[in-house]
Amino acid sequence: MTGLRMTRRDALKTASALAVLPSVSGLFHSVAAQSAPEQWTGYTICDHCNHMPMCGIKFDAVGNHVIGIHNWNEHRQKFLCSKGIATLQRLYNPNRLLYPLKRTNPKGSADPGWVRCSWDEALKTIASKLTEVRSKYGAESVLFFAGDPKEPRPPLMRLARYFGSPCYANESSTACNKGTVLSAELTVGQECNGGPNPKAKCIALIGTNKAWSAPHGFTRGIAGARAKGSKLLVIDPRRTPFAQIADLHLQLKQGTDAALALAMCRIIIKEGLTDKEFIEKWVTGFDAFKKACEPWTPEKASRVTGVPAEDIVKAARMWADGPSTFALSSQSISHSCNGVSGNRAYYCLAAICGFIDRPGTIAFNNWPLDYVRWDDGYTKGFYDEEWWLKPEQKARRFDKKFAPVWHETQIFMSANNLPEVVKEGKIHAFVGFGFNVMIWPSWLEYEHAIRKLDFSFATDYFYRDESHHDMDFVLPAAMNFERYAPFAVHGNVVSVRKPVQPLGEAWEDWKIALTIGSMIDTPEHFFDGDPVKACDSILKDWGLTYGGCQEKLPHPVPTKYFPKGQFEKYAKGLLREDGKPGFRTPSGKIELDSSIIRKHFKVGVPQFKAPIAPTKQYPLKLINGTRKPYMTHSKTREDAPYLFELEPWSTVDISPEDAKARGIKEGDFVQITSPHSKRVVMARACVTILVQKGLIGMQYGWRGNMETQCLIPRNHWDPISGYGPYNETCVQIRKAPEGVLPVRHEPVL
Ligand SMILES: Nc1nc2c(c(=O)[nH]1)N[C@H]1C(S)=C(S)[C@@H](COP(=O)(O)OP(=O)(O)OC[C@H]3O[C@@H](n4cnc5c(=O)[nH]c(N)nc54)[C@H](O)[C@@H]3O)O[C@H]1N2
Ligand SMILES: Nc1nc2c(c(=O)[nH]1)N[C@H]1C(S)=C(S)[C@@H](COP(=O)(O)OP(=O)(O)OC[C@H]3O[C@@H](n4cnc5c(=O)[nH]c(N)nc54)[C@H](O)[C@@H]3O)O[C@H]1N2
Ligand SMILES: [Mo]
Repeated sequence: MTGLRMTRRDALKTASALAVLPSVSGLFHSVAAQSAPEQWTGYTICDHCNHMPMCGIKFDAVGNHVIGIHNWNEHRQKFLCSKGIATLQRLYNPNRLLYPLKRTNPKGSADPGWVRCSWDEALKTIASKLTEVRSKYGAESVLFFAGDPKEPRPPLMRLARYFGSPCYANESSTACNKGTVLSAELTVGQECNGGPNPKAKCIALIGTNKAWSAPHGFTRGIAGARAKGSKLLVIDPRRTPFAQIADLHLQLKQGTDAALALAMCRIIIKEGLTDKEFIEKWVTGFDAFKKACEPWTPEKASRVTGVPAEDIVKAARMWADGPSTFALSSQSISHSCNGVSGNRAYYCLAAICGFIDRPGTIAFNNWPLDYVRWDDGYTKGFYDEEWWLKPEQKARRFDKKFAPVWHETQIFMSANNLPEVVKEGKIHAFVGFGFNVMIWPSWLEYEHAIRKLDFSFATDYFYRDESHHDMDFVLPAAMNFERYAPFAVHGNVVSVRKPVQPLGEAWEDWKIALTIGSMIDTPEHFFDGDPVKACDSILKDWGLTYGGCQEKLPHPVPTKYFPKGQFEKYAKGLLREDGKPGFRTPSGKIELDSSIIRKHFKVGVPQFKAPIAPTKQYPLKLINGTRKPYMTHSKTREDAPYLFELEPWSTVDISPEDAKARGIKEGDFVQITSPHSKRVVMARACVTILVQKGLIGMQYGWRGNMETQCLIPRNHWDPISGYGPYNETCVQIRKAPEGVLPVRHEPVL
């Protein structure tokens, strides 16, 4: 698909599809035709999945009205998927939040009594309430939180910094890819991963289904690498699209990665396939690691993982005959109670073969030392890294007891114990930019915690009852077509936007955060509230300006800030801040036996811990979170009816055997229960060999009685990352009685 045009008929269709939703009458935009004579071309960046790929969108506008969208062909990520195309419907969704909302009834009321208020009133109240809470309980009693949206994060982190609160958390510190990044940091010193690489003899896809979660570039890349002779190894409990074309698919049981990887390492060590010179020079803890592998014979690993022993041997040899690389899951292995150990075992697999930062292996980014990923703030200077790392700031955070390794190593706080710390009186206010409370397992406990706070507000595109019900204010965020910040970075090129004006009174998140910052601190720290000035403060060190880049549109602009790519950076002193050769670990070497984990948990080598076992009453393992190509988390349902049409109900993947045993047929409505909740979750059965017997797969993010997080317990956290066991729950499933249908929305109270 190359583009989408929205006609008046489509808009009316959208409006009628949305009529069933609860709405706050009079507060939302109505689809009114705006006429303007001039047609022009605009450029923006897609924000409809998790904000990370930053795909380019070229659009046609008449006056201030976007009328069509296309692939932006000059952009590094030019292909739009179904979600990208649906952004136009989302932009003109009649349920969009377009004005600031203020509550008029006490928290806990069934009806919050939302009324429209002015920006002036909202911002003045927010600034005064936040400073009041700060003077009463200290700045750290305000938790700043960004959900999945990455784009608002740099100024939000700056806001927390100058407000004086080290309590800044986000989706990455809750559940997403920082669990894998942490595993890499503890082992090889910093983020390190791979992907489709034609120089690799073997490409392993481990716990990731990128054919659906990163459709265009990745899939093309795999096809290209295979055409050049790379072998494909897939390690996944499900028979994903890539597993179907793989040279070898290890269909392990959920949560058994540590056993599988340790067994592969044992074979490689026994068969003398390691890179001895590399280990000698760059690796520490090899003897302890070898001992940890020793019990993991292929037969024992086979009993634990369910993978045939001969396949484990075959995979180990295929991997060792490198150079080999892997695309290690951003989050799925982290969603078990032994996640970091599982991830680390794969990093050890790469390390003992020397498959690190060489052509055809997993590699470190080629970034200047002061660059951090753009969603973490672009540069250490922009969010003032020194301040966050000070022991006195770390000491004010409340995740030390809950996740000590995380606390020691990470700048973002873990907020997974929010209900407990609110109960202990440590947090009194909450600031949520793009906040979805259903991110958490058993999220009602978090909702109740937020209800108890002295003050809270959120910014969002839509009013979301489950997340916003007990907030004091909800502020309308401008969408991707309507904002300047942030700019995109791909490799060494920068692309900026040419947007339309926001609808109604929406403001872009950067403007909201920077304006609040200007009110509670010196305006100079916050660029007088101006997102473009804030971007320029970063771009000036890269030899660019926002306006200068706009003049070059549609071409992205190269910057000399990013150095030319190099391999074996560890040997050249390019990784460590002190300029010495080696890795960014405490020892300067790759730590198979992690000194930081050992300090807190006594044992520093990756260990196997048995996943939660099914019982007679709850015999099926639920992988709760598998991505679908046309869904993103809790979004892309009512937000964009075009996507809703593709899948109007939550689905559950179930194997033909398990379905037959329960009399379940394709398309039946079914009920799912877990020992952790009285709630009965509904979905539509999809009978498929995508899942093996004993496993079911579902998405999270549906509302009403299709919401699955209630099935997941708030215990069994991975002690190293503090992440929740989203993939660890055991459930029962049965056919729903005739006439019992799923409900799309339920009141929060
Ligand atoms: N069971 C289970 N739970 C999981 C996972 C799983 O696999 N299984 N995965 C975890 C992972 S990896 C992730 S990333 C999280 C998802 O993280 P969530 O934060 O739950 O993500 P969304 O559902 O996308 O919610 C984002 C909210 O932000 C709003 N929003 C979107 N863009 C913007 C913006 O630019 N500005 C503002 N102000 N608002 C915006 C949206 O309207 C929506 O209300 O869930 C985690 N939880
Ligand atoms: N369309 C779409 N794209 C998205 C998103 C979306 O919601 N929709 N979300 C975005 C975000 S925030 C993220 S984090 C990424 C996630 O991207 P992916 O990681 O590709 O997402 P999943 O579909 O969860 O795929 C994870 C795979 O891990 C497997 N798995 C589960 N448990 C285990 C285990 O214990 N061991 C192993 N080896 N494998 C396991 C599952 O079977 C599944 O096939 O996708 C991003 N892209
Ligand atoms: Mo994620």
